[in-house]
Amino acid sequence: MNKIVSLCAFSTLSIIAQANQKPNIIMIMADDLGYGDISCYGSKLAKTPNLDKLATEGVRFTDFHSNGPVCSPTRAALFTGLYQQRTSITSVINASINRDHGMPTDIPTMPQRMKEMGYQTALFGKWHLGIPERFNPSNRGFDTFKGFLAGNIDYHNHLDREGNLDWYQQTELKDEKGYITELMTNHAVNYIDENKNKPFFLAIMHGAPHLPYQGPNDEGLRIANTPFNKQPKDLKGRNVKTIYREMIESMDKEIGRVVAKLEEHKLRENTLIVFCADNGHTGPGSSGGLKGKKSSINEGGHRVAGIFNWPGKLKPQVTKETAMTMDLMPTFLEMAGAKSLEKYKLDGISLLPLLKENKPLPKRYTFWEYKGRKAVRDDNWKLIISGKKTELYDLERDLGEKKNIAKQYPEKVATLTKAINGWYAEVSPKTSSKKRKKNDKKK
Ligand SMILES: [Ca+2]
Repeated sequence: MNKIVSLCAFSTLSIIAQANQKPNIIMIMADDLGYGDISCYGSKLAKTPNLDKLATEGVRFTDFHSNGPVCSPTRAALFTGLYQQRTSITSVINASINRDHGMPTDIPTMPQRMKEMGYQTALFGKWHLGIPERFNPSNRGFDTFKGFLAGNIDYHNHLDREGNLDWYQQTELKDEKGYITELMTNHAVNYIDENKNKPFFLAIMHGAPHLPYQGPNDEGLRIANTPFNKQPKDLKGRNVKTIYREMIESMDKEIGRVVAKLEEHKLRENTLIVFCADNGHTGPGSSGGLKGKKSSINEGGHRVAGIFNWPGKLKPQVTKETAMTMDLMPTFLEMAGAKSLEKYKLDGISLLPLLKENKPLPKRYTFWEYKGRKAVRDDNWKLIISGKKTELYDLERDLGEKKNIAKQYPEKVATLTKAINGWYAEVSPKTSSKKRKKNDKKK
């Protein structure tokens, strides 16, 4: 009898402990996934039932944006909650050209802040914020890291574009066998098994569907110690579109494994899952009818999928609110129990009131900048400045950015031009690095 009573007491305690435990956060990012590349966003090519289910049973954004139109800038914004211009990561870190570059180590990262809030942190998959050891994820706030540091690797033999092995376990170059989409998921589900009793922040950073285009059943493509221009470009005899579909469907299947693992441990109701992409499509991908693709500051370059799922906590809805990658850090910090976000001095805002209570986000401008082209959003209005050319679009009526109406609305153009210039003067890498040096001296 005593044994039964103590067993009951134990299981009640464990339920109470779980209810009181801070929510887990799983951040899943796809790489170069177009706005129209998964079925809940209209893809006719790939079937993505697991993502569709997360979207239908959660909050699906139709106006979610990557901070940058290419990889590294968006990741810098994700992990700092800042406009990436402040971190000096305004273009991609390239495995052959600027290998020594990385995100400045004096800027606090999201995982560092999550650790302060009592979380354990892990990243599996792509980093792309610096190759030298001081920039390694395990030196930038992640307790656990297994994955790759450069922009892309061969999915099977794990060579970067220069033919160097790029698969790390913490700071050690140590290869493992496997198709990376599956391999990083193996690590993620094992991580959940091992860490289910303490709150965790888990980043699953897919390589898919970034090139090289390789499906789960293909073979390695890249050749060791061979420069990018001499690497084979594709798998002979296979249709690239078919491979692209396989890559997305493999990612979806692997996301399903993560969800199943959470269900197995009864963690679904205490776990937020977020899915988004780091920029628009390339190659055989689809923008879903938007203008432009990766590297463009037209919508196709940065409007991406944004799915938030937290059963019992988030009411299923499709939202038209405008949000960006840099909003995730304040959202997660608030979830983790941060009383005030002001002290962190972030550019992003918490999406939690919108997600949990359907409260509209505060009115704000949102900005993009890449290689001298700048854009600003103000509700339905979007202004783009590129050299001497100014474009104004009403996205409510013209999501495809086809009709430049700048001449018809000179006052709007003047207001938004002033906003862009003011913003850039504040965040530009030059201003920001000066400010950081000044702060260093004060310390
Ligand atoms: Ca990318």
